[in-house]
Amino acid sequence: MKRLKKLLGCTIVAALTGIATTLCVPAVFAEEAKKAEDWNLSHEDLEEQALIDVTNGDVLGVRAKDGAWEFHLYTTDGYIEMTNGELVWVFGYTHAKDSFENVGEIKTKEEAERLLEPVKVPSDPLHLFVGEKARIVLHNTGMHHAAEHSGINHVAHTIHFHGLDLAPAVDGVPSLPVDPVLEHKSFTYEITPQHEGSFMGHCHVDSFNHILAGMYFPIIIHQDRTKTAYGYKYDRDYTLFVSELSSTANEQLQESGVVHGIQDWKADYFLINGRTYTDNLFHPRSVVNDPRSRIVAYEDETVLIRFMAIGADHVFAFHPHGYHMEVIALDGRKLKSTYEKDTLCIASGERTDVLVRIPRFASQRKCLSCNLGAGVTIMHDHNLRGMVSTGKYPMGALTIFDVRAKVKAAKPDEPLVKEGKPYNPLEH
Ligand SMILES: [Cu+2]
Repeated sequence: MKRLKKLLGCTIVAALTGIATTLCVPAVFAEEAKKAEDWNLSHEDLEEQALIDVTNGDVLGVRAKDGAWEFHLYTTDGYIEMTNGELVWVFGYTHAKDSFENVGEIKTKEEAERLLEPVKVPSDPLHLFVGEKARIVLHNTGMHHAAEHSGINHVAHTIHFHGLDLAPAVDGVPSLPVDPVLEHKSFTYEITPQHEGSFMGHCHVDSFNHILAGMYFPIIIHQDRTKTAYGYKYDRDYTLFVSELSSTANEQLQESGVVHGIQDWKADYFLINGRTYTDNLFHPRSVVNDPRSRIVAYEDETVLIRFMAIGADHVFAFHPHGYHMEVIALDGRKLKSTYEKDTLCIASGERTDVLVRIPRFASQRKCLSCNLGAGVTIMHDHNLRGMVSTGKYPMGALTIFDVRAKVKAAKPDEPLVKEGKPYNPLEH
């Protein structure tokens, strides 16, 4: 009976059993309220787990009292390390350590170092949800590593939400109609996403210099808390943000604020998620040792890859060895019919979402061109310019599929262990 009451509710059960509703209400109400409390608790836990699942454990926005997602992005500068040991000065967006919380206005290098994550290129993704309001607060902290008299000091920034079809007031084109965010000022962009999909944010002030210096990041809009994209189910997802970087141009911005001979701007780094591949397979800054960029999957799984690109003129042409990719969406819109590609061109500003179905035998096969080990196949830029950074090949936009057999105890992101020792399939 208790179970039946839970299923049908007090009133109906009372009517069915002939017991006066007024007699049973208070006690059952209390019991139901207690149960509702338990349900709420576990619902919250479930919701939290679902969020972690769909965002891969990325840093989430902060839930404000009104339910809106809040993100505090801080613009700053710093250095990123490349696989050849070069430290390249960049500027971009970052956030508080381990969160998107508000840590107030930041004015000094000391405050930036103490309170903020070091700048990354691209910066961390924003995960948003259809129909759920988001407030993105942009704080301009100024430059902390540029030369004292460089023209890059004190510049303004914005966020342009590329692909989100917003009203100009919140779309980050400077002074059309909202002024850009000056040094030590902030501005709040309030948006409610209407469409799920893959998008990007970038600065729109002095776009050539600010974007190419590092001011960009992925925006991923989820339909709900399930592992689906455009209605397609997937098991694992990766966002590969590919870009060009010129350390020479950045150095000139840092020193003087002007890129000399901008028409001759030339990338010397071709990046996947801010990293290059290099022939030292164990280099910690290599694409293949970045959990966001090394495509780990298990047999029979479906992997969603969100490609996004930004650059001056290079068109990336991604070619996975051993797989075809099913293109399901372009520029954040579901295709009416999908198509398959084994070489996928992607130019600056574009986003292409693909599904890769991992066949049962994939953990056994070796890529004969790279011979890196069972289950490992490469995916590289087939516009081979993108495989050469600072004059070195193969140093550029290359990652790997690292496919493993399904075993009982397999935990997707744990390091592989063989005979009690950590095991890297690339070693074999
Ligand atoms: Cu800017």
